[in-house]
Amino acid sequence: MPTIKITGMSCGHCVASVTKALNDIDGITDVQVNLENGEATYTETKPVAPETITGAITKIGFSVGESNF
Ligand SMILES: [Cu+2]
Repeated sequence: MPTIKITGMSCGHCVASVTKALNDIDGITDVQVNLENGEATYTETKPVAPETITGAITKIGFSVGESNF
């Protein structure tokens, strides 16, 4: 399962924002965001470019670290 490292999340609102941003990407479903370890996992229903995912997260103010897209 793809796992993204996200830095900058500090509360449930951040988790909700990241979850929505990822779910809104065409081809991504089953998004799970973990605040404690700063990770998000998801399922791809079709190939999604890493830049699309990184862009969606940085656009709302968070940073993406070492990830396994
Ligand atoms: Cu927050």
